[in-house]
Amino acid sequence: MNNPFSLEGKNAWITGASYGIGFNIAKAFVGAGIKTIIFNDINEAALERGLANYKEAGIENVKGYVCDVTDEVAVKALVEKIHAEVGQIDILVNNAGIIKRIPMHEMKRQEFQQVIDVDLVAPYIVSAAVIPEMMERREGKIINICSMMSELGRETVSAYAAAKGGLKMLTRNICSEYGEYNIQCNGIGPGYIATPQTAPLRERQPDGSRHPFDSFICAKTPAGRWLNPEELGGPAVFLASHASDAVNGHVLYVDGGILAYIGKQP
Ligand code: NAP
Ligand code: GCO
Repeated sequence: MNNPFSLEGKNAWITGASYGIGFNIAKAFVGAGIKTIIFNDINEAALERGLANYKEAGIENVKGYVCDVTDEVAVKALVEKIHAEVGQIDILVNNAGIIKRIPMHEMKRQEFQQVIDVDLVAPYIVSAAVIPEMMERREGKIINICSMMSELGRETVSAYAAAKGGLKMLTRNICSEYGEYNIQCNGIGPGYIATPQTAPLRERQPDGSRHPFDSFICAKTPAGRWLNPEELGGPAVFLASHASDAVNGHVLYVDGGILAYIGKQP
């Protein structure tokens, strides 16, 4: 009986996976038997740091490339290079992302556009470059890393919420347009995860007290804590494996229950 959660023999490209959520999804894929992890980062120095992280984790079946996911020409060239050097891309995880926490009325258009470019346009660019080969093979898995902000808004994250809300609908549209090619496109909506991206929200105050946002999020999460990036690995393996062949266009919220909870009474 084959294990439907196995990723044996598969190649996975996880964008921006030098560290953080992408890196931990890569570790989970390795645990599920992945053949090759492919990742990219924005410059040589960042790539070297990423490769060092994989080496420290004892992961050797990894290929890293320099590529800015917003650069369509570079992405298309990288896809060709991956096909030549590694082989087919069975699983694509659109993980690379940025956030800028600025009140909307104070945000510069260029700042808004930069978030949209990385968090929404880039998943389109990368998916459009990868899908033709998946169509030929009539098989593929695409996982878009969405967010609580695919469903909810909050102060200072207008561009990010617009991008992640759009990414939820891009996920549904890729499902709709390519399901007939046996390509499943789903999203993962992480809750509040302790990574460098959220570090500013967890910093101790000058007086040593907890950051107000740290306390706020713990009150909004039923488990009363920030989630760990490792906790996204299992859901990602599920959506990358044949165990989810009948799941398409879905955003799996890995949020510890935030979306279900009104929040702890002060
Ligand atoms: P992170 O720690 O900031 O890591 C983001 C990664 O994306 C970094 O490796 C970064 O590389 C890379 N990246 C950014 N822009 C890029 C570009 N233009 N081209 C290539 N790589 C690029 O973020 P994270 O917390 O792991 O988040 C990963 C994903 O999960 C993001 O899409 C984020 O929006 C989403 N998410 C995070 C949380 C959370 O609570 N942490 C919750 C929900 C969703 P550099 O370091 O070189 O810039
Ligand atoms: C923020 C956080 C969130 C998380 C994540 C929540 O400033 O509110 O950065 O946006 O990154 O997206 O799911």
